[in-house]
Amino acid sequence: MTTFTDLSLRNGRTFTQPTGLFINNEFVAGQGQPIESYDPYTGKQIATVHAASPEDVEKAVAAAEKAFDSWKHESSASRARLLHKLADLMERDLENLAAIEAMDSGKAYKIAQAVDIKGAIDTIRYFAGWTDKSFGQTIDTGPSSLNYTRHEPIGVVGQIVPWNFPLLIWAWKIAPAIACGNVCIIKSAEQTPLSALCAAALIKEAGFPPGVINVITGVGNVTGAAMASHPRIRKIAFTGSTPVGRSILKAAADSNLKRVTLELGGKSPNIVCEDADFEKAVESVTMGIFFNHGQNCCAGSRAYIHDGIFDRFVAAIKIRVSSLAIGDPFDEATFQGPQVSKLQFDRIMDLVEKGKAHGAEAIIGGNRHNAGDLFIEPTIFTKISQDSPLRGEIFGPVLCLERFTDLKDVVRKANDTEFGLAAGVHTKNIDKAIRLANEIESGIVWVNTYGSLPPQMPMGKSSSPAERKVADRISILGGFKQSGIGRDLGAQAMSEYSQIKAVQIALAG
Ligand code: TXE
Repeated sequence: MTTFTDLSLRNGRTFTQPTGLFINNEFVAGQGQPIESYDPYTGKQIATVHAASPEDVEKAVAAAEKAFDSWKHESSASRARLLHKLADLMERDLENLAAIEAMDSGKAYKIAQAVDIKGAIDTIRYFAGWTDKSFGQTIDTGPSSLNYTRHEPIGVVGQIVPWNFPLLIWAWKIAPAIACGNVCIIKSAEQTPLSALCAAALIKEAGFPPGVINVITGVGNVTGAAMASHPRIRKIAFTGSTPVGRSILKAAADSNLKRVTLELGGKSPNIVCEDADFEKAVESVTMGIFFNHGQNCCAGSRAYIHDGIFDRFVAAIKIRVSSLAIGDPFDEATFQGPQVSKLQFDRIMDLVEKGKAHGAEAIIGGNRHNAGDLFIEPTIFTKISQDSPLRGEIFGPVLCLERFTDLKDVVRKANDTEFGLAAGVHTKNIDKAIRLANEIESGIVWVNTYGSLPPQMPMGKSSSPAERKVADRISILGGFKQSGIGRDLGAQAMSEYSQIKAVQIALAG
């Protein structure tokens, strides 16, 4: 099996796609069971990709360890320059990367450009700016000593990313790790391995030394599990499901007590008060759940609407949702494409059917969509019973809509979950907004918006207002309760990828 293949992209370009494992700056064959990558819209195979066996993971670790010996002494200016160069090359290849992403995942091509790839580029540039700004402190304990702290890299870092924002989350992981001086082994999801391999070719072109960033593919319970239990990987950063997050934590404990950061699931509440800007709130609730076909860890999948405006809100959101353009990801107008895979489609439809059987009422949608095999109608349910399967994470275009009467009532409802990733609050009353933001148990609360996340705070912005409209919908980050441990992006990410050393020097005299 070769390690490159020529592809005809659906944007009309041709492209040489790497398909090997990227270890030591070379694309090499893997010993794992090869992975077939499919376009969920056409149903056609795009490429066959090498997968890493545990032995290949070992090779990647050895390459990274060797690279770390000199990389840890690389200047911060040099790390910044390389990250900027990588971002430049991604900008040059933006259309190829976006087309690969849209074909591999089913997301709309224009959204892949404006959100995923531009967001990835912005993230890499943002962290390039951090390389020389993460430093220690001096701590005064009196005249007899000089005490200071240093921020040092952790070493070999393993990173496991999902399929919903393949290259964007890839950038969220590698950029802060590299900015801090670590070396990485990053595994993409088996459903969407292609864009990360394209970016790997750019890592070499940018001039990163061999072994500093290794990009591998492979199935979770083989390649991912080998990473989680590897005795010389010093940290794992994971984005994915809660059960797998739990297994990674266990593997870390049972192997070498590696550090673990986890970005897991959510069932995020989006609250619309009676005094909210009505039109904006309708838009925000719609985009909060239906962006990226509901495949979004921060999806606002529970909307709580004040009793006084509930009926009007239902009427308005039905009109807005019926206007969403659903179809071929490469059509200019498309907002929603197919779900990423048959497995995810089946999981979602199973929950939809079970939800109906438990008495939920679909005010719109509730069925598969006739645009193709893996399409689901944007769906809004009301009358969701306490024991309904719809109360768990669905990870599809399905919104649960409920009424509330007062703030106490809505805070109780919003917090009645083991998740705590994100939340939205819509009100013109500043006291109410702050009170709700304080009371809700989640890693982020958006007020009068939903899903915006620039890398500074955690998110990704693009330049023109039209693009920003789309880019501002991105969601992410870390959670309270079982939504995760640690944070991606922002200054916090620099802390997650460095360790602090305290130095004390006794002073004579
Ligand atoms: O996730 P998995 P799946 C949620 C969402 C979705 C559900 C299942 O609810 O419906 O998870 O999706 C790797 N050791 N999210 O099955 O299995 C895997 O190869 C180490 C939320 O795709 O968690 C992939 O790279 N790694 C989420 C990554 O984990 C393992 C995004 C995610 O796969 C592994 C995706 C193992 N034992 C799904 N098993 C979010 N937070 O955004 C799998 N993997």
